[in-house]
Formats: sequence, structure tokens, C-alpha cells
Amino acid sequence: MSYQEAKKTYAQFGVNTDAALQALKAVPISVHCWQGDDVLGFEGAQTLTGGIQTTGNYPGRARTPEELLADYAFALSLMPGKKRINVHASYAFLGAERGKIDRDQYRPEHFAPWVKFAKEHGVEGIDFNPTFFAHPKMKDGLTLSSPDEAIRAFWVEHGRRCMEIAAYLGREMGSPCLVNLWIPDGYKDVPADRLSPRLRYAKSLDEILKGYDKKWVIPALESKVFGIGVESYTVGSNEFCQNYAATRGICSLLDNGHYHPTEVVSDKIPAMLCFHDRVALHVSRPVRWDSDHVVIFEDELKEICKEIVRSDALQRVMIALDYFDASINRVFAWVTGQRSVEKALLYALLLPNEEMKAAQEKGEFTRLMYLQERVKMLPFGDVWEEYLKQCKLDENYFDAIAAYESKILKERR
Ligand code: RNT
Ligand code: ZN
Repeated sequence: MSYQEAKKTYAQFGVNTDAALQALKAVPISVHCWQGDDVLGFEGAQTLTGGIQTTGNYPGRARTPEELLADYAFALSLMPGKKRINVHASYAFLGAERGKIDRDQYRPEHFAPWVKFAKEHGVEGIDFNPTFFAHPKMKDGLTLSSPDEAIRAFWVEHGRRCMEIAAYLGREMGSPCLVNLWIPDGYKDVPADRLSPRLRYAKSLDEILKGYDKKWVIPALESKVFGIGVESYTVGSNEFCQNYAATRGICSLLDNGHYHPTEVVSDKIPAMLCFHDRVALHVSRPVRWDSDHVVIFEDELKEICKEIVRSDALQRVMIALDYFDASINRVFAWVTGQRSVEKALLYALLLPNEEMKAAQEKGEFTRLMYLQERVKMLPFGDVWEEYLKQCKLDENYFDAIAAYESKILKERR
């Protein structure tokens, strides 16, 4: 079927496909830098710690900043729609200072190459993350919640530096920078005191958030349920983070790998929107645990996007990607996740949402189920192809990546 025919079919359901394509083009997706090198960063780290793990050994991991930027640029070129880049503090360009200064001394200039990269690749803005993991100053698995004042002060200073760096990134890009705070702190086994670490975490966050640039920085706090080696207790639990964010007027960030397996983020989004101007997401794919599998076009992703669209919240929900897979071509992983979110957003934009809502309000549940099932077979693929065409791309991104792999990635040993 052609796009024109698909357009007519959708029109029978009161859906304007052109308007859906226009709406999709306006939604930025923040693409994480850490898919390209298994979250190792530019500081010389050889392993990842903090309860997160990248598994797989596919050849071609970016080993230097130059390689990462090249792969990132190539991946971005295959992604349709509006993009932002999302950078971790561990991806600082330290130059001659590498190994000489620590994370409590990072400065905006260490991120100037990221601004250059962002501008060269036409992305809307840069988002930022302090890196509270994979570092010798994590003591007994704790950072901002540490009982050791020197350790806690080190990480608070890192957080403060990151707020300054974020203000710089926002200002340079002319687009506010979302700073996501996530710590891995917790205990493998049953603790004797669950309260004190949380009180210290709140105190540390208050110190980090004292006097940041409100024009250019949007702070967000990400909760978690557990990590590898941190199974019994997580300082930054859901209740802790949501209450902290609500009482301090900052944004909550929901990562869909960070809840109990029967909980769904799709249902949490409209609940959060009742009380917050904004809500931030880390779109991931948990498989039995917070495994950070590559995001694919599956039911819960569609459900998440439906809730964003139906809540008329495309401008209030800040969508970022968070997954890291080293078992397949990393560029392919990157692009597939981004395209999947775009697809799911388009899918949601093409639903007869008003009509279905009206059926629900009138209690016409038979008709509602009919519509919900009926729309599943509409020619969505033709509208998606049209979207790619308008973005000067097509469905076959595999061949270009395979060519990049044989020419560039295979040479990395
Ligand atoms: C970890 C969190 C966090 C990280 C990134 C690298 O469980 O999801 O967001 O994945 O900061
Ligand atoms: Zn996350």
C-alpha cells in the first residue's frame, strides 16, 4: 500500500497522518553516548562497576574519544527525527590533565568538544549526567550516602561541578540541559540501618542543588530497585526519589528497568503528570532484570508512548535512551533503540485517541475494545516508511552498518 492509500484508511478513523508526521518531527529524543563503548568513558576505566553491567564481546568497541565520536556521528546519521545527545561526566575530554585531576575538578572546558560535536551534527541540545560509579572513591559501594565525610564531600563536589558544566552546555546550545542524578549506593545484604544513608543522600542532593542555574539546568533524580551486588537495599529507592523530587521541585526520572517486574512505567507517567510539570524517562528494555537490552518495538514501549501522546504530554515528558549491549554491532544497537522509540511514538500518534477516550467516558467498553483491536491492523508500516522518506532515510539501515563494520569496526583489535 502507498502512503496516500494509508492516509485515506487512517482518515476513516479520523486520524490525520500528515499531522502525526509533523508532530513526531518535533519530539526530541536524547541519545545516550554510552552505547558505543560499553559505558567505559574517557578516563581510562577498564571495568564497569556500580551494579550495572554490559555483557557481550562483539568486536568494534570504540576505544578512544575519536572512535566514539565517529561511531556516534554515524549512528546519529541513521536516526530519524529530532535528537539531543546525552553525555556522562566520565566522557570528559581531559587532555593533558587526564590522570592528574579527579571528578571533583572537572570544568566546562573539558566538555567543549561535545558542544562542537553537537553543533556539527545539528542536534537540539545536550543532556548531562554526573558519574557516581566506576571510580575508586566509591567506598563500600557508597557515594553521596557515604558515612565517610571525605568521600561524601568528594561526590558532592563532583555533583556541583556537573551542575556548572550543565549550565555551560545549556547556555552554549541555547537549550536547557537535563541533568540526571543517579547513584548506585546500596547494600548486597540486609542492612542494620536503612534510614541514615537515605538522610545523607538527601543532604548531599540538597548541597548539590544549592544555587544552580535555573534557566539552563533541569535537574532530575532517577530511582532504582536493585543492582548487581546491591540486591538487598537501594538508597535511592522509588519512594525516596519521588518524595525528594516532589518536595524539592525537581524532575523525577523513570527508567523502565528500575521497577519490580510487574510494575509498568506506562501507568506511572499519567500519575506523575498529575503533580509535575515535567517527567523524564530512561527508555530501556529490562529482560527479567535491569538488563538494559536494546529497545525494540514491543508492547510496553508502545504503551509508554501511548500514555505520553494521550496525556498530550509530548512537551512535558523528556525522553532519553538508556541501554548498552555489547553482544551485537553497537551502532546497530544504538540506531535500533532510537528507531523503536520513534516508531512507537508514531504508532501512538496514529491512534484514534479522541474517539477511544469518548467511548471510555461513555462507558461503551464493547466499542472501545473493538477500536483498540481494530487499529492494530491499520497500515502503520506505510506511514512509517513515509516518515523515513521525509527524513531522507529508509528501512534498510543494516547494509550501511554492515559496510561500516567491515571497513572500520573490524580493524579495531
Ligand atoms: C543505572 C541507571 C543509569 C545508568 C546510566 C549509565 O541503572 O539506569 O541511568 O544506566 O547512567
Ligand atoms: Zn537509567
